[in-house]
Amino acid sequence: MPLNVGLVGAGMIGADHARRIGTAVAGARVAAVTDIDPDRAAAVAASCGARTAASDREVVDAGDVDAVLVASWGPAHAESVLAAVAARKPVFCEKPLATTAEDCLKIIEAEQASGRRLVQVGFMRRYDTGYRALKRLVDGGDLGEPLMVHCVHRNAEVPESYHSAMAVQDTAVHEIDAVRWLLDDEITSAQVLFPKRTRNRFDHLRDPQVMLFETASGARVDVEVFVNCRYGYDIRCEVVGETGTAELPPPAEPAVRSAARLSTAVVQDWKDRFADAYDTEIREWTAAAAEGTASGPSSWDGYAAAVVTDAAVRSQQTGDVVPTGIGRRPDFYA
Ligand code: NAI
Ligand code: NAD
Ligand code: ISE
Repeated sequence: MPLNVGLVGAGMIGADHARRIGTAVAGARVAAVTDIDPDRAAAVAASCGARTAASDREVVDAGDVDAVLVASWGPAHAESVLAAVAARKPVFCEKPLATTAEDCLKIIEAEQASGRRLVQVGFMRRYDTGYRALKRLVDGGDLGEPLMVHCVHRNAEVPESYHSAMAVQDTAVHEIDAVRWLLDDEITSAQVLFPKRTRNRFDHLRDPQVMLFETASGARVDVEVFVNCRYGYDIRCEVVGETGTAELPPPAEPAVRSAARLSTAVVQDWKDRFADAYDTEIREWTAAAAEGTASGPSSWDGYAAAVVTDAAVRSQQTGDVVPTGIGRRPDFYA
């Protein structure tokens, strides 16, 4: 019997995950799809042979839905995830787990009360082969003690609806999770600085931004977010240790020699850059969900990211170094 997945949110990434479950994941199928926009739900349901449902509640409560995939927009996540946990169904939630740390705590409490892990958060970089190779080097001690991490997150462009806080909440949140995971260390403070603005953006947006983080062990992390860089999707990460450094490998693209130039294409889209990572992430989620549980990035990771993004958004308003106030990780998530 395949695992029957209920999809909540049939936008860009919801549609992509539905396609993935149908084509790249063995032992799972999409059974039901809902979206506040019924036309989107109908289009995605038709593309994967599923039925539509009227609401997230209907998806969660359906007798033929074994596990729930939440890909609606961020502010809607907490309600759908809490409903799935209350129904004791495994749930994959796209980042962010919730848009406030308070809502993340509610999910942590409900999950702990259920007695087992049910929630996986969509921090897909942990499934990327380049990031995994970097983590093996850090864990193996090949670089000595990590002292600094330099990160770059550039998008070619963003729509008008993208605002300054999203540079932290939607974009740098991936680096925030990746660095916590790479260093096995919590982020204790955040600061955001604004360089000169690019003219290639809508008036309301501060772009680019520079974010500075400190970890509990004293490592320093800098993240450049530049979401209208024009030339493509560019993700970089360099770990500097006491005895060596290591950089995330660039995506494998052919080196082209033509017209007196040696060149390589720059990937344009996050969907292509992390395609393999999304496939692995969803395969591992469905495998754990078939056992009635969850693995990978947890509610605690979703909460830890939220306290850091809250601090960074406060710093955007003042320029101050803002403590994150992260507490101790419950043993449940060890
Ligand atoms: P989108 O705007 O294309 O899709 C969101 C969909 O959710 C829309 O179809 C909307 O109608 C629907 N929706 C909103 N509220 C809803 C509700 N209450 N009930 C049901 N449906 C609802 O957005 P996109 O780009 O697909 O992003 C969705 C989520 O995925 C976001 O949380 C985003 O941060 C995350 N994401 C993650 C990526 C990653 O690399 N892991 C990449 C892109 C998005
Ligand atoms: P999107 O706007 O294309 O899609 C969101 C969809 O959710 C829309 O169709 C919307 O109608 C629907 N929706 C909103 N609220 C809903 C609700 N309460 N119930 C049901 N449907 C609802 O957005 P997207 O780009 O697909 O992003 C969706 C989520 O995925 C976001 O949380 C985003 O941060 C995340 N995301 C993650 C990555 C990644 O790299 N991991 C990439 C893109 C998006
Ligand atoms: C988007 O939501 C993602 O998650 C992408 O991975 C990221 O690169 C982009 O900046 C976000 O808007």
